[in-house]
Amino acid sequence: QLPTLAIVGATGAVGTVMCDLLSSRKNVWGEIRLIASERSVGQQRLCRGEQLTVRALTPEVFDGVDVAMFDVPDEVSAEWAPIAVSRGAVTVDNSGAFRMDRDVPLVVPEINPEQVRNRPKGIIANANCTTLGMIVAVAPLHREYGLRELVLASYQAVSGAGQLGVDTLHDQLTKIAGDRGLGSRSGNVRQAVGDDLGPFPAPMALNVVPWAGSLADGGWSSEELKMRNESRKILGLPDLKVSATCVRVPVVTGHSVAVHAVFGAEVDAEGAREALRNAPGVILVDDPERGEFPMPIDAVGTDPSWVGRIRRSMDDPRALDLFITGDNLRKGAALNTAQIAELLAAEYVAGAAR
Ligand code: 2RA
Repeated sequence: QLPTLAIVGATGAVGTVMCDLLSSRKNVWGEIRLIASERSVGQQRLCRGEQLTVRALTPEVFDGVDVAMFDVPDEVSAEWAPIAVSRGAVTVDNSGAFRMDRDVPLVVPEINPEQVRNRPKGIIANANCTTLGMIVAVAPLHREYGLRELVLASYQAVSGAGQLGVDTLHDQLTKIAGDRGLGSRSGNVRQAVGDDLGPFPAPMALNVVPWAGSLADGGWSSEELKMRNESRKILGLPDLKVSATCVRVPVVTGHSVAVHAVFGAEVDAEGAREALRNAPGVILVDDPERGEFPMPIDAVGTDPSWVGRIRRSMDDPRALDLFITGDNLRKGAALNTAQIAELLAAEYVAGAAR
């Protein structure tokens, strides 16, 4: 018998990608239950080729569930993940509620799959999308050269802020389409876009906004702290130096990160390329002469982290500069969650066979 899966937040931006993804991955699940907030209850959704009716979030809906995936806001996960566990479901949570909890592993299957078993609370956390796409490509370089420091700048797509983020960018682009005077004087774009900024602190159209998340101590954003803390936890390097600047750009899907990585050993660009060519979850796209770089317009809808622009620092023989792009809704969220859940499904099947 195959394990029963629940997807909580099944109708949101990530939940929708999850349903698509489950149709194309190896089928390791028995029953699948779709669960969402009141306004989606009763809707029909296609998942793994089946029309399923969306169910309400109640304690009873988890009865008989073996694995629950949560793609909901932090406060919903904080309340409901322990309820799912108390009903017998191992829970994979994609919110920020448990990521830094000592008793909750933060798992990236290409890097630390063994941590899945280390789950005293019955909860496994999925990293933030900005960290995930980046860390899959940095980990093989760490294994090769021994990482000491990361200096990061992100270029984050609006879908990281959910469907409202996507709708906001498209609405703004529609409003300003064809106005060739825009952007030449400050203030013009703000006026043309109007007051509806959606989840962003400034217009996204024709702009870049050096802000994602909420304000934390010292002027850092919560998103920047996530990149630091999660990188340390996933790589098992509690003293890793990390300095990040998170920036939102007018891209619909595909988070990118410019990385300056300092290592313990001397590096060379070809050696780094070789390590990345052989790494799981990574695709090397590094041929500037032919105009081949990692870019969101190509990476969207794909599974791997796209890596390129690999250069050895001109001032430090132990440092590399590179550019990484990945689909923030796939590896950044749904895919990594699905991969963790599949490790749990394999455990379940092995247990049932014993
Ligand atoms: C963002 N990383 O891009 C966040 C979403 N989890 O806004």
